[in-house]
Amino acid sequence: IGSTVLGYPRIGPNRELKRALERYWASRGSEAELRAVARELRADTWRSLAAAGLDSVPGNTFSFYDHVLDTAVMVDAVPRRFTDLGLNPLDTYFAMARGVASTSPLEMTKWFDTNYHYLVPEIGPSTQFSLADRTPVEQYREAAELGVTTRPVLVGPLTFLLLSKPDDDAPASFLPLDKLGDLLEVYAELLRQLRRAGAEWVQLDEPAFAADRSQDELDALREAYHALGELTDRPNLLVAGYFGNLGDALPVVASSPVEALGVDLVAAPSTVDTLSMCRSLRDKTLVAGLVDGRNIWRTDLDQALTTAATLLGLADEVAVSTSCSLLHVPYDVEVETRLDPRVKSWLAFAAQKVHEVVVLGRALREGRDVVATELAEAREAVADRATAEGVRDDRVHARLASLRPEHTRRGDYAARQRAQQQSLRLPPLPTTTIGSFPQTTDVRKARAALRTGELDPTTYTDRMRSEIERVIRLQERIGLDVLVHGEPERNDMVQYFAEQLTGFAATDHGWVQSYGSRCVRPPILYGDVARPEPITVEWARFAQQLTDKPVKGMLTGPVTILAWSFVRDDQPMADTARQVALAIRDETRDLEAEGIRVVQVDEPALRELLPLRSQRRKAYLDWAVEAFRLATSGVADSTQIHTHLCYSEFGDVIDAIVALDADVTSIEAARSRMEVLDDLNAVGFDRGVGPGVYDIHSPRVPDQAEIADLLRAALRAVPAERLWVNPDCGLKTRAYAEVDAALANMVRATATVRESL
Ligand code: THG
Ligand code: ZN
Repeated sequence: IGSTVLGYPRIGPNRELKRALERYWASRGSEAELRAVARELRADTWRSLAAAGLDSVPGNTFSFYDHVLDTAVMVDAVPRRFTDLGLNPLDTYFAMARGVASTSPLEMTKWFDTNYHYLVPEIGPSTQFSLADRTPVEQYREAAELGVTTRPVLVGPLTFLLLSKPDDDAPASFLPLDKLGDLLEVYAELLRQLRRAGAEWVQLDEPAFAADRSQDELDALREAYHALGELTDRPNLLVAGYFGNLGDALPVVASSPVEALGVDLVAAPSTVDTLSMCRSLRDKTLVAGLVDGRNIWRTDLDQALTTAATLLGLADEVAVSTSCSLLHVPYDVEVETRLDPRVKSWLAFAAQKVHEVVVLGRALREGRDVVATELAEAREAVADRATAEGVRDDRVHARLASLRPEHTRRGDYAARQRAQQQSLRLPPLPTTTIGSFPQTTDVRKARAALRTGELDPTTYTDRMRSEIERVIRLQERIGLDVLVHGEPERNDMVQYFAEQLTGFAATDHGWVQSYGSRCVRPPILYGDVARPEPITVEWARFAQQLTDKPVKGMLTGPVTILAWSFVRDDQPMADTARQVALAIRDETRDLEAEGIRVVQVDEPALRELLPLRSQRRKAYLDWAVEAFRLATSGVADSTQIHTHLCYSEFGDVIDAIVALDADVTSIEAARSRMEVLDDLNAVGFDRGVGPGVYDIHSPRVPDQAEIADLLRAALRAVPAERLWVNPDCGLKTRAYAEVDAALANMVRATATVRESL
């Protein structure tokens, strides 16, 4: 295998795929045009990876939407409700991803502890697997025709089933893993076909084993790779586990008849110790994930080589790779012309990481001398970052050192409740929204024009103010109780704050796929964090003076700011979180001083960063909760603190939600029919709660009766004094027509339910 990477970005260096997809969905482009863009992106990727000098180029890393969805379609796990639509294959695929008017899509959820989202396959006893789609074979051939030999990458059969959920018809005892035998037959057929097409290697990704797994699951792993390994007509198999330590799964894979094992030595450096006790690797290739696939710092090549050296005797071959797919980092740092050159010199995006892998591979095989220049450059960059000005701010450290327990505690809840009711005088079942309103083309254009200098700051402010006024009037007309300013000035709820805090750098082109055509540009947190001046206060103040209703100040919490940034790897996350928390704490107090009586601090990523291994969870939740409380406990009893959680199942962090000590928590619930309320009751949660009453991820406008039903369902779990009414999430990705109608129905439904109280 030599030098390789486990996967590569696919959205296009200039988000070509995003544009092509959105054109196709809007019926402004044909399927042929979309496929042509995709083909070109694949060709560019293969050619550039081969030209960069990788010994083994990953294949099948492209996807029109998501690689787990691709796998479901490939094995024919397409639920009836989609085949019944009678659409062509591509539109059936997109219906599974996005839904259509009559049919809801597959559920979307986080890919392990990353900010990438996959679609959850639905598997039942009646799912009949078959090789329904040969994309990996076709793309192997497509690359071969361009002269590039690829190593097709597949979601491993175990990870596929472990990420799936039982379909609605499955009996309670059914587990998707029950279908492993059937699924393996399809994988066997696929491997045969790949071999016949000429593939020498295939990569099977099994990151599910970086999480805690039962003995049954480990047995299934053994069974699967014995079965696949014993096939005679197959390519060599590389089984890759990443995002953490493979634990007990490592010896299972190592002793199975596959040719290579890929491990993540960045997320789990201790894997080296486990490996050295593993005698069964002797005749295998060990693919050492030495270059971080999830963060953007240049690799300490000396250190990576030292690690590699300790592995040399353990396996037949030690190959060099990334820790995981490069899907999670942007394409190329070279195009960032506005980045501080010093910060830039510390960074490696996907293209640079490919180069690092190649350099490491050569150093291992041919000796360090042949790449002495590259090693020296890397050494310099790493040393420069460690001592650079702007990384350490003594005032920040002094402030952290002065923190006392009372900085994370608010007053007694009963007293807070009284003070807040007196200040806010809200009706039962208060209605509100999560914060963002649709981002119109005009708003986006104004932001872009400000950036390029086409629009002067005063005109920009006027435009934003008129948008805010429009949003306030809209909410007043609809009759909402707690208003928001709508966030027209924000590009993204993390990027916006990062741009105004010290210690962060922003990129112009550093896009990373979040789901489907949606991308984010994670800021780069490289130094100590401080807030030079108030960030949101002027917008909130402007909105509040327009209306007598309370306007909610909107902030992003410290955990989410960290989760959606590239964070420093030179200090514990807990320390970085505390720094960000202090900046948010200052902002909450400044909002309060300007007459804002409700402040929402969103933590949608609270669940996302939860460690995959249960043993590490408590330590994480302790610092995460502490950071939130540090951010929110500086205000008076009468100031109502809200938080918002979404994008995850919250069962695993339910105690932490209680510990956040927020006055009101809005939480995604519409699609799960309010189940989260029972979970919250079970742990004695006794604060305000706003279970989302409609799903904003779909263009569908919920009718009044349906919302009223959900509210009545919620009232069975939560008394009226504690229940809030709100959508599931922010409205920024929706259109005004939908939002207007949906919120009006929400307010009307609330009015009817209030009458029956
Ligand atoms: N911000 C960040 N990460 C996130 C979310 C976010 N992860 C989880 C969830 N929200 C993902 N959802 C989205 C929804 C919409 C978009 C991105 C992620 C989106 N992006 C614009 C696009 O792709 O056109 C670009 C936004 C921009 O201009 O910066 O619409 O909210 N960090
Ligand atoms: Zn949300």
